[in-house]
Amino acid sequence: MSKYEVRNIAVVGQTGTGKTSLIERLLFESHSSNHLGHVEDGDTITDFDDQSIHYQHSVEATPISLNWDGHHINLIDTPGQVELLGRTLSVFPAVEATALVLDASTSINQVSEQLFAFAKAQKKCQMIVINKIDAHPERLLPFLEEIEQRFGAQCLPINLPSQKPAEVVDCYFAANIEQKTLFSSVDESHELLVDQVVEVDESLMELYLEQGSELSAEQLHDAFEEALRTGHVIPVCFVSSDTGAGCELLLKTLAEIMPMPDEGNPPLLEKHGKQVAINCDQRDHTVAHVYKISVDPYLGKIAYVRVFQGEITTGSQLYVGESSKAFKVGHLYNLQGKKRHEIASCKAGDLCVLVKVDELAFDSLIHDSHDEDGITFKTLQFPESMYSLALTPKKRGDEQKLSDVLTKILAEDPSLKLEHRAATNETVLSGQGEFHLTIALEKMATVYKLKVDTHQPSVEYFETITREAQAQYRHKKQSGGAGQFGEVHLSVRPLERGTGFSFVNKVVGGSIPTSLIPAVEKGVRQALEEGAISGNPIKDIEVTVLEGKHHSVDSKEIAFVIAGKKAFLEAVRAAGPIVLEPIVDLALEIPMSTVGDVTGDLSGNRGLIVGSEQGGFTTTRLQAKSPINELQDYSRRLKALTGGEGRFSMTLSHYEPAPSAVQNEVCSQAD
Ligand SMILES: Nc1nc2c(ncn2[C@@H]2O[C@H](COP(=O)(O)OP(=O)(O)OP(=O)(O)O)[C@@H](O)[C@H]2O)c(=O)[nH]1
Ligand SMILES: [Mg+2]
Repeated sequence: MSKYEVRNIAVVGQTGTGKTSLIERLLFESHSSNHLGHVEDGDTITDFDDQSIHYQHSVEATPISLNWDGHHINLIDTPGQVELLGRTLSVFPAVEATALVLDASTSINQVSEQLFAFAKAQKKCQMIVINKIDAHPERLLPFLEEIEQRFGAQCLPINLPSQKPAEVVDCYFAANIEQKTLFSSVDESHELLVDQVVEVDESLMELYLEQGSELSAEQLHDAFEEALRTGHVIPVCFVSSDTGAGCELLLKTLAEIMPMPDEGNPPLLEKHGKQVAINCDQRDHTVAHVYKISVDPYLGKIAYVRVFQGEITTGSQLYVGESSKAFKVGHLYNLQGKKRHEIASCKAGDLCVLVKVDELAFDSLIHDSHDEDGITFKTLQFPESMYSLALTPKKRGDEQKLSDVLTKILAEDPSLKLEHRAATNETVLSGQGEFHLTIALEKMATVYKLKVDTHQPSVEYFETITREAQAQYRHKKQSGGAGQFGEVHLSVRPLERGTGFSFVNKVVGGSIPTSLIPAVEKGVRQALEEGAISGNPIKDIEVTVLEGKHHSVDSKEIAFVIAGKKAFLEAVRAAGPIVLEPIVDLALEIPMSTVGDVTGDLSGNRGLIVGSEQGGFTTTRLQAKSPINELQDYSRRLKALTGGEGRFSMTLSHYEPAPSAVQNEVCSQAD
């Protein structure tokens, strides 16, 4: 198959707009499947995994392909649930184009807006599909107007709903001006679209004006591609996945309007920060990218791959990243939901999967020549985590298993984050919300047979001092054989917030031998980690070693480690120690109607609103500062305050002295 016949399109949009149902219908209409499944019946091709069936929402991004009129169209069904947005964004590198599916019977929410903005930022060619036209035909015109207001006047219908129920009228390919549409007209829509397209090509524009008549679809082809690449035109299609109306025209649009692999904007591949030119040619070196990993209990690791250049065939010897060790391709597959078809090769521009290759991870770059060493995909920015849980295995002794299973879970979902917080000795899993973590934990229990207990992670506090102080400590031990002797005098002083730690040696005349100063620092650093009053690390402090005493025989390293540590702890306790609590910058996007409730709730919990502005069409963006201590369950709280529509992200801003109630609580926990 030539590269020109391939299309790669991510089907995206807020939850419930009918992406899965639409793909099911397109597979059926194109005779790529002979059964029309339904989400409610749990028998669709793309929602085939247990969790998607159970929740009746796609929880995985799933590629399928269909053949239509000689074209090989790869579509990726994606989750529309707000908490699973990371799983959707992570497949963007695999496609040239996105189809944003909207539902005229519900309002457009932030997820669709975010997906639109993300596709634009990633330079994807975009189209919009208005689904469910069977449901509320009277809403279609105002909905189209809303789309133009929100996403721009370049969103132009390429077809229109007919006056006959369950039919859609072509306004572009073979436009018949006699046909009656529900609003506007074939003529007007055709003209608006062509006017917009020719704007990107001066000579075509001249021809259009001179000719004063129709330009054929062939004449418009190149300009259309350019207009898609630059976002100058975004075609809008009307369909009903329920009745099948408009599906044939949608297939035609996917095949004839949406870009071929080398017509989209070039992939964001870079080497040492510079964009790498890619030749979508199967005769060139192979360059491919892993856009998703899943772990199948039977097949093992499955790597979903987009080939950008060259070709992958069974038996290919390929490298991953900078590795010098090649792996050999055993089997290559094309997946169709849970069915897989073995293929012999996957050429530039196409998608495939590789199985049982341990070296592959999400975002791996695969190539067949060391000329391509060092190429990486421009890193995707996933949404900030909003919800975290500390995990412990239910069964004692399963700690290693927990770590192994989490590694697999994270490999499958790069929008989850895992960290071990040394200060609190907690394993913390973070994601986009409660549902995001619930499905991860469920998978751990069902697929990997590992049950865990969860709790809210502890807040990471620090200690610091408020004034200068001095202390000294003599460590002396003379029991039995060789003794230990070391004496350290030191001072501490507060440093500016965020400076960390500084160690100064002012010992003169060898009262502590230079070779033993590192031992003093080691002791100080131990105490720094353990804290003096609350069991939390100490920071923003300078320690100056002033002088000391040593003994020519008994002054070993251990003696100065102990003396350094004890002297430091005494000095800190004399220097007005306090507990610092983390303050975060909160960025919220919430429905305008909920601003009062959300700001009231934040202010009532020690939060401070620092800014607000219009967000999307119906949303407000707020900036606030708040102690993290007050946001332990914020994901749930915001959900309740905004009917599930509010989004937030938080980043650490700075540390501030905790109020005395918090100080006392934190110190008493350490006792
Ligand atoms: N009336 C009508 N209902 C539809 C149509 N397409 C889908 N639906 C219904 O809309 C609901 C959601 O459909 P899905 O296909 O699961 O939506 P989705 O966009 O994949 O949702 P997520 O996977 O959660 O992102 C289901 O109940 C479908 O039966 C349509 O054209 N008309
Ligand atoms: Mg779905």
